[in-house]
Amino acid sequence: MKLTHIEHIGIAVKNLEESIRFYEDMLGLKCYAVEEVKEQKVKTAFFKLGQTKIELLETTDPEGPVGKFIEKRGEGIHHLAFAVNNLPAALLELKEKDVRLIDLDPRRGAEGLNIAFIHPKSTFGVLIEFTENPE
Ligand code: CMX
Repeated sequence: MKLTHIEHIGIAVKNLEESIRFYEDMLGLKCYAVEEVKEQKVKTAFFKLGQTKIELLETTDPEGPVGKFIEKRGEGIHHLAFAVNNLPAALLELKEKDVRLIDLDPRRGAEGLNIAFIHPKSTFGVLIEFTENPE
C-alpha cells in the first residue's frame, strides 16, 4: 500500500467550543468547519496545518466511541489518520496479513471522505484511520 501523508490527528475533547477557542486564540489556527457525524456519535471541528488537519472530537453520547474513550482514558489524542490512494486494496492487504480491522469495507466519514479504522490492539495501542485520497 502507499500512504501519502498524515491526513489528520483526532483529538478527543470534553467541550468543543472551549477547545476551538484554545486552538484559535492561543495557537492562531482557524476552525474552518464544524460537522456532526451522527453515525459516529460525535461533533467535530477541523483546522488545517499544512497538508494535515487537526480534528477535535466531542461526543454526543456517553456510549459512543469518543464518550467511552474519554471516560476510560481522559481527553487527548484519539486517533491518527493516514491518507492512502486505494483504500479497498489497502484493507484487503491488511486483512490478508491478519491485521484486525474495525471496518472491513470503506465507509463514509467526516468531510465526505471514504474511511476505515484499524483496531488499536493490532497497532501497538494507536487507533489508526485510513482516509482515501479523492481521485
Ligand atoms: N486509542 C487507543 N486505544 C483505544 C482507543 C483509542 N482511540 N479506544 C479504545 N481503546 C482501547 C481501550 O483502552 C481498551 O483497551 P484495554 O482492553 O487494554 O482496556 C480497548 O481498546 C477496548 O476498548 P473499549 O472501551 O472496550 O472500546 P470498544 O472495544 O467498545 O471500542 C474501538 C474500541 C476502537 C473498537 C471503537 O472505539 C471504534 O470502533 N472506533 C472507531 C470509530 C471511532 O473511533 N469513531 C470516532 C471518530 C469518528 C471520526 O473521526 O469522525
